Amino acid sequence: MGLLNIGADAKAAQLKGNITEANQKSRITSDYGVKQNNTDDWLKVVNEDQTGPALLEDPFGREKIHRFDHERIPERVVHARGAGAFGTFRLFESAEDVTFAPVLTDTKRETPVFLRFSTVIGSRGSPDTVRDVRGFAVKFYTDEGNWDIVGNNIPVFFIQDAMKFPDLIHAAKPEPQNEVPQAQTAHNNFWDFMFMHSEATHMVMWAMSDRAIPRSYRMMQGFGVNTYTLTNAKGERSFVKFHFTPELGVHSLVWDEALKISGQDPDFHRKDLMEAIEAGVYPKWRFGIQIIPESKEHDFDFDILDATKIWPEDLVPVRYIGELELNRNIDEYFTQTEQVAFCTSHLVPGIGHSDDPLLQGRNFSYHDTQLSRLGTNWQELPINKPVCPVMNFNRDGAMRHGIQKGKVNYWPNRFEAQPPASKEEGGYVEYAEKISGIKARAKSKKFKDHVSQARLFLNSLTPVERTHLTNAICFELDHCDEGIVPERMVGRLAEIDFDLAQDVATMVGFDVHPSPKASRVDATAPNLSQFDLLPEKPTIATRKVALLLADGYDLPSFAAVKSALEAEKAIPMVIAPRRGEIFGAGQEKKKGTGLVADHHLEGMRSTLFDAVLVMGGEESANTLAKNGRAIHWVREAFGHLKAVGGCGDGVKVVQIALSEVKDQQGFTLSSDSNVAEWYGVVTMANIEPERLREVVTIAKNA
Ligand code: HDE
Repeated sequence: MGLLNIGADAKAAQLKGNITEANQKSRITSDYGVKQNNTDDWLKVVNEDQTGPALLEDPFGREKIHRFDHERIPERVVHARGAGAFGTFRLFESAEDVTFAPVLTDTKRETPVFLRFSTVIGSRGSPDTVRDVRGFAVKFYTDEGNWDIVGNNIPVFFIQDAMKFPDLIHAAKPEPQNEVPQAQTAHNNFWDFMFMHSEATHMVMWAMSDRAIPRSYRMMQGFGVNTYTLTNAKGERSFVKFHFTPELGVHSLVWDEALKISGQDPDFHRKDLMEAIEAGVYPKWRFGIQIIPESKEHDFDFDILDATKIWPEDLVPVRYIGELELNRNIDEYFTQTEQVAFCTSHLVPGIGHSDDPLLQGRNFSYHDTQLSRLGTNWQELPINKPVCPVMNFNRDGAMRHGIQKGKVNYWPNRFEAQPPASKEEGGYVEYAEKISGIKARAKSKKFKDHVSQARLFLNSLTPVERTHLTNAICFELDHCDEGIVPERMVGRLAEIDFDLAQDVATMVGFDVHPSPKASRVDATAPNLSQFDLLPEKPTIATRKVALLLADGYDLPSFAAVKSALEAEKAIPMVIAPRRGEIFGAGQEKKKGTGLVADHHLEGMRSTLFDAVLVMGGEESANTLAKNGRAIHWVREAFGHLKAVGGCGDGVKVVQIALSEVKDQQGFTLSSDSNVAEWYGVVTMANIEPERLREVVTIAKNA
């Protein structure tokens, strides 16, 4: 077992055989290899004007159109919109006390992975920054076969039994009569379902929290959600939950920003991921496990097989044992990110599933969905192929790629076929779980508590996060125009927290009364608030900083700020009234010597940046102060709680832009080129501190 140890590059090496690049020096051929002499005009019977009817006999014309007509495959019924990348999984601590799976015990190994992020509800072409759960699906190409963790960025789910999934998704997707709205849960059917299924209440809290509008795929957690099992070499079994926690911390957009980016840059997350990898700033997650030994299965107030519950980390700490890094972009979207196929049933020896009823249904669903999306031989597609040898007598079917030589296609046979592998030889042997019972359509009794953990989550949020959550529910319910839907939902909220219910009721226009069923949980739990998950070392690496300037800007302080940002691996971009050359104060306006702005003020928006700094220089500042769009840049960034700063005369622009705002916050950098002096921080209630800290870091290091 594990003797191959094929290493981190194994998948890249395997894919090489499949990757080709159109050789532009070659002549265009048909799919069957014949050189074509015209790919633009269909074969016709033409008259002297060169016009006439097209001939069906043209094989080249037909081939080109046939191929085009069939380019699309069914999009995923959920998680249709996604972005993926390759990477490496490394283990720094063996988990051999709980599993014998080499991928979790061999600390010398590097396992290649493919990770696909996604939104859930929207179609393939929907925007990235909608309010939604995000998929976090990892395929580990291990030496023992593919292991898939098909997870989300939220640790719980809406329902407890897989059989409810079609109802949930029908209710969340656009409504059937008009296919509206796209990629949103702000509609009657979703909230009707949420009320009718109180088991969804905990997940609703998460989905309305800032977790559902991440700043970046690189800045969100991943959770296996379901309860899996691990078995060690002694045959002892434990229950396990899988966690991925980002090195960069967990960060979110604010709602107004998310709404605007949906239109301004629908590919915001997809591009952010690609650009970070391209720049060599590889996103990393710590990989952790929460373990409950089999003997302690019934020791908790909740059922540990209930996917609508977390295992609070103060009760079951996360043990971080490994690291996942994304370090290679895809070569082609369709054949990799679109055709990748994950299955919760893809497990390797030492890792098993549990009786979690959601997981049991998923184990059926994923293979089934790949059959309709990709066809029978989907496992043979390059992205899905394991890196270890595959040998069996499964044969034929549509689109079979591999060619199997030999006289037999059955086992056993007369040609000394090997017997199946024993456990010691690496064979997957199911854990011998003792089961007895009666057939029934039932749920565990402990599955019935639907509000305690919803309240635990709410209790654990900071006031800022709670405000955002309240506002999110108000927004969503405002879009439900059938009164019964918001009214009943407000009643449900009263079961979690009366203050929350009242705040929402006031906004959406209903009365609410205290509920006799109200939860009385007053506990909190660690790491539910994203503020518990800020990085140990604040960083501005890969954060985009807009440097606003115009002709007559102060050259030395601009150069100092820019290089300070670059030294921190931030991405400074120059934004000016026009995209052409901009000249500094006292600089001779000689063509080719000016600074070429990256964008003009109309072409980009503050929403697409993490901080805005207005550069110094009197003439530049005077120009910007009179430019409505420049003033809007500063105001909007400020409204989105971003770090806003001015450098020298640039401070004036910031002051003018924010003159109406009472409690100003932000940074001003001193007027001379000694940008190390910084001052002027006034925080306001909704501040997201990591953003402030980032600019402090810039200034300190300048
Ligand atoms: Fe999925 N889910 N799911 N899901 N899911 C799919 O499989 C399903 C659930 C998740 O990037 C589908 O290949 C059922 C939980 C991700 O390719 C489908 C149930 C979690 C992805 C399917 C669930 C997920 C999917 C559609 C209830 C978090 C995208 C396309 C029992 C742990 C994977 C596909 C990718 C995709 C079924 C619930 C995560 C139809 C029946 C809980 C990240 O098979």
